[in-house]
This record gives sequence, structure tokens and C-alpha cells, in this order.
Amino acid sequence: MKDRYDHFIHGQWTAPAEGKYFERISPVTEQPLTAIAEGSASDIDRAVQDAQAAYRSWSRLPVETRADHMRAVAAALREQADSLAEIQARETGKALSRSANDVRLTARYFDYYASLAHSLGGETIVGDPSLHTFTVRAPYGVCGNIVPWNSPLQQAARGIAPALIAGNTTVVKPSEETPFSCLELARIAAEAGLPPGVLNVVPGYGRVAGAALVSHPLVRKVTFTGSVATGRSVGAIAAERIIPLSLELGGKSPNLIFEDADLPAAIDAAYAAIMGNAGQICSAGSRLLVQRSVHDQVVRGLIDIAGRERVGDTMAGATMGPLTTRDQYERVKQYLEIARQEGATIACGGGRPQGGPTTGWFIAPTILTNVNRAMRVAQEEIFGPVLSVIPFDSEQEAIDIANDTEYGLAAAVWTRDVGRAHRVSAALEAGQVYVNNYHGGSVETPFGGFKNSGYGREKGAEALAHYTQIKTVIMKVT
Ligand code: TXE
Repeated sequence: MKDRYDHFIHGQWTAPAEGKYFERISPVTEQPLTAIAEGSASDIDRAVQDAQAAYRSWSRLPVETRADHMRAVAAALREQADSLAEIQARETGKALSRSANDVRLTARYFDYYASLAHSLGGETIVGDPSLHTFTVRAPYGVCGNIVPWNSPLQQAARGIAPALIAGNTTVVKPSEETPFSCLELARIAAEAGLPPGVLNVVPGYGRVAGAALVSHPLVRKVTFTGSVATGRSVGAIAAERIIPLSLELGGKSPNLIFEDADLPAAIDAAYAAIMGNAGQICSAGSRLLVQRSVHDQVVRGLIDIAGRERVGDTMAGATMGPLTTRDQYERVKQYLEIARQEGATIACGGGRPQGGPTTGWFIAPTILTNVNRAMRVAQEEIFGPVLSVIPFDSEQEAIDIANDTEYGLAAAVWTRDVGRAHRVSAALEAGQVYVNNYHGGSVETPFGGFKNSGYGREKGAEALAHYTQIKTVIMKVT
């Protein structure tokens, strides 16, 4: 990590126009990590103008040349994987092994979209024989990418890589909480030969730098990952400007365990689905719906696993890290208070880990039972290591409870009955459904939400549709 981070524009470190920096605090020690440039509207303008200039040549390169550049970025990311993983682990507090996996995925996004280079063709349309009609998939120009703080590297990469292969250039506004790994990604890409301006990164606060990026007249497409409230305000600007937007806004994803499931596997996966990354995963399985006959057995199994978790500094061997931001820590504590007021039972956890670290934004893995579907802890995204367990009796009741939230990002069903697996996965209102696994998807599986979890799809070939616009050419030939 550098002593101070500037913006990364035109392939080089660039000081902020207004000369302002702010400090990012470590989620583990609560001491300053390092200083970071505070992006202003003029920094955003500079980055976007530069990306627009780069767009002219980047979009005209042979697609295989763009793919070569992206493969070179992937290789460079792998070469510097250790230091990059450590920087992301320090800024987020997440376990180094998890951060290393994020770096692997980040590299895979560049490789994967490079491999789709030749799928960017259009079609020939049969009609009037005097006309030769075909479509091409044209890029938009400069894409804006607003990234949150829970997995900053791979969340940035899943927007950058499809944008670039399609011929767009991109300006990333990382979260003010976790900007360092994104900036390092841009540096590594530039050193790997990515032409200047193709990938610019401007850190700063959302309401200033983020809003300026969405509002900039040269930004022709925006990808946003974050909260529903901010997604709404970004959406209002995009609607006004008539630019396309992909929104990934989190969830309250249900994980359904039926009595005929492989229970040991289901219990392990249910625990990891919510406690991984201390619950800070948009598609976390935060509502566990368990058939009543196996409810107590499942809850006992979960409490057992929670008892083995070591919460603390993951650099010093702990298995679960802190909440990444102070705001998030306060928000999770508030939800634990709400759970108590609503009458839920705190089966384990419920606050800071006993005998754990005295600094840092740590919460012990928490399992809430006696939760009913109407409670706020069953409806609202907590985004922490807090699982709400709700019993059900019938398949239909499980489906009804599962679909009874404003969200629809992910869902899972555990059963050995093939018919039930099909019926339930068809009925679940979610953009990604897992059967007898949780989080089985990767870079190649389309991902995004139903309902208030957003729209548009990231990952997979599907994402390319969101970074290209169809142009139909109708050519008179006789
Ligand atoms: O999100 P914000 P916050 C959820 C989770 C969490 C809650 C709040 O429930 O508790 O959101 O987190 C930028 N114009 N998720 O406050 O504000 C901001 O700088 C343009 C789910 O951190 O949405 C950051 O880069 N941009 C989630 C990004 O938006 C703006 C991941 C996300 O911040 C802006 C994170 C504005 N006016 C939180 N205001 C997921 N879907 O994975 C802020 N930003």
C-alpha cells in the first residue's frame, strides 16, 4: 500500500484538482490506513474526457487486439496477486484467503470476456431481397462504474471487463471506504499495456464524485452496485439523461431446507451462505427457511459451527473479519436491537464477540430464531453476520414466505426430490437460484436481481448485451 493514493487517470497517478485528501480507517485497528484523493466534479470531468479521447482508438482496434490486452491484464493480476489480495484484505478486513480468491476471480473476468471477443457479432436479416440487412453490436462510449466496498476488486472487474471487450472505455468510482485495490488494479492494467484512458479510476464520495459521474454528459452507460436508496437516486439521474443503467442492489435471499435434504451438507452451506465475508455479500442467504420437522436439528448444527468461528483480525489467523465500514457496524448493531424489540430469540451471537478484540468493527456470528416473515429482520437487508431462521410446514408456505420481500437477487432450495427442486426453483422470484448448493455460480453465470434487487445482468455472456447497442444496417443492393 502506498503512503498516499491519487486518482489514476490516463495511465498515471494524478493529483486531485482541489488538492483534497481524506483518510481511510482500518476496520480492524480503527487507525488511519493511508490518505486518498477526494474526487471532485472536475476530477471526474478530466477522467471522462480522457476516457472519451481513448474511446476513439480503443473502439477501432481489432477485437482480438482488445482481447490480447485483456489477457495481458489478467496475467499481470495473477503475477501481483499476493500484494493485491493483501491490499484488499487490509481495506475490507476480509480474510486473506477470501481476498486471494477475489483476485483470481478478477483475473478470470478479464480472461473470460477476452474469450467472448468473437461472440460480439450481429445477425443477417432475411426480408426484401433488394436489401442486405444486418445488425452490429456497437459500444456506447464511456461507461461509468460505481462500485461498493464489500468485494471491491471483483465488483469493479465484472463491470470493466465486458465494457472493454465491447469497445467501450470506463471510469470507475470505487467506494470511499475501499478505493485502494481498485486503484492498484488500474495501475497493474496500465503497466500490462492497457492504453492510457481506457480504464480511469477516481475515488471520492458518492454524493460528489459518484453523482458527477452519472451526470456527466459524455457518460453513456452506468453500472451501479450498492443500496436500493442510492440506486434509486442514480436511476433518477439516468432516467433524466436517458442513458441505460445496470443496477445490482442487494437482497434478502431465502435459503429453503426441506426435511428430505442432505442435512449435513445443507447446514454447512447455509452457514457459509450468510457468514462468509461476515455477511457482506449481496446474495448472502440471510433468510433460512427450514421445514419444521428438521428445524431444531438445523439450528443446533448452525450454532455448533458458529461456536468454532474465531472472530478478529484475519491477518492474525481469525476466521471471520470485521464489518468493513463503521456505518455498517452501527447498522448491524441497530438491527440486533430491532431483533430483540421484535421478540426474536438470539440463539447465538448478538453483539461483539465475547473475549474478542477491543478495537475494530466486529460482530459475532448471530442466529435469530422465532422470527416471523413480517419482522424487519426478515424483510430488510442487514448486511452482516446475522441469519434469520423461519420455520415452514408445506412447500407452498415455503414459497410464499420466500417471495414475500421487496428483493429478488438469489435463492436456494435443498431437497432430494427432483420434482420439488423444479417446482420450487420455478416459483422462486430471484435472478439466481441454487439447488443443493449455495453460491455455485461464477464469472460465467448471469447474475442480477428481480424486483428491488435491480435490473440488468452482470457476469456471463448476458452482460455483453448491456454494454452494446444494436445498430441495424439496411443496405439497398439493387
Ligand atoms: O451503500 P451506497 P452504503 C447495501 C447494504 C448496506 C447499504 C448501505 O444493505 O447496508 O447498502 O451501504 C456510491 N451517487 N449494500 O451506504 O450508498 C458510494 O460512494 C452516485 C449492498 O455503502 O449505495 C459507493 O461507491 N454514487 C451492496 C456506492 O455508491 C453514490 C453493496 C455504494 O454506496 C451516491 C454495498 C450518489 N448519490 C451496500 N451515494 C450490494 N448490492 O452488494 C453513494 N454512492
